[in-house]
Amino acid sequence: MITFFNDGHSAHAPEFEFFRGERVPCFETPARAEFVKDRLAARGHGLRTPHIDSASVLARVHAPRYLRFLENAWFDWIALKAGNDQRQPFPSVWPVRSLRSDLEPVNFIARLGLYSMDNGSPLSAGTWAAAKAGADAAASAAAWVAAATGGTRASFCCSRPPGHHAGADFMGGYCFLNNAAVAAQALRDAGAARVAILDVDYHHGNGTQSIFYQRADVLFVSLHGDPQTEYPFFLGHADETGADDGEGFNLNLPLPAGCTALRWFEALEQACLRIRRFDGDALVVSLGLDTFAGDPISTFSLQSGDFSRLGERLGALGLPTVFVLEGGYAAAALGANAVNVIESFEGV
Ligand code: OKP
Ligand code: ZN
Repeated sequence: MITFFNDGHSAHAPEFEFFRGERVPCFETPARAEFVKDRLAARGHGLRTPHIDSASVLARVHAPRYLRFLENAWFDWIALKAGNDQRQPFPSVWPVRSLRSDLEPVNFIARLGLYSMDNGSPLSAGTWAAAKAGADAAASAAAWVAAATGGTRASFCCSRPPGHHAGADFMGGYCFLNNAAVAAQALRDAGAARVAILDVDYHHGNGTQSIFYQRADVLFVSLHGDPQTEYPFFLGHADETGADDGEGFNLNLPLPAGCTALRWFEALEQACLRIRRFDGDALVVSLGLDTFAGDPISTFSLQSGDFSRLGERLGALGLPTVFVLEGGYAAAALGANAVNVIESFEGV
């Protein structure tokens, strides 16, 4: 399978985040993408450099004022105070409920709060560059699949930071630009009338869901840890089925924390049945691998061999498919787990 690798990923390298009352090293590290790259190379899979500028499709999935903010955020931060280039900004106030989010404040930390869902998405000097290059990789992976003449093609967007928590106008959960949404919208723009998105990351893809919630042309299906106990907590429940034209085109399959691989594969089967019934022209897989038993921030128990089973099941859908890397924080196992999915998808 052709991999579009975001070579610019390492420009995003914040040092720490807050976790359970402590300041800890970031879980979402540059090493993650390098482990996947090394495993792809070891297994003889070629890497391609992304060749598409995602600017126009980004403008279709994200709000202009959010894109402007993100592109300038580091510059604005370091302009505030000498030494800020050695510090990470974090939001401290958010426009919840009765507060206004239509106005953009002047204050930088206030703007950071306006455009964030949590304080868990640290910025660094190269965040915009890395995230934009990742969106370019997603658009390139979609273009490759869309250009297929005979048979079904698949591609892998191997990039970080991940994207599925990023909404139209906010960052969150280590995510800044929604790569899966970019891939789905790019497939639509290239002529696919209907696109299904399957999100298998441990965490609910709240950003992707919300971007397509009112649309019937993009189906969103997700299996994930129950938001009653798991991040992102405020979206991902089973009763979220879509709205307006999109009613019936959103399917959440929340699973109890700590559930077995058997239960997970039962939910995958339900997801696949819904995708088959949707009968779309293409599939985007938000490939989070934090369902792995060894993941440090998640509670499911898939083994490396289970990722081969996942790939095989997705291959049986017979759809042109774009895989987009999302989470997975057992970094040393990430390469083998990701490559197991994509190889099994192709019947290797
Ligand atoms: C991103 B992805 C808060 C720690 C928890 C949320 C997890 C984000 C997961 N500082 N962070 O879906 O793998
Ligand atoms: Zn995740």
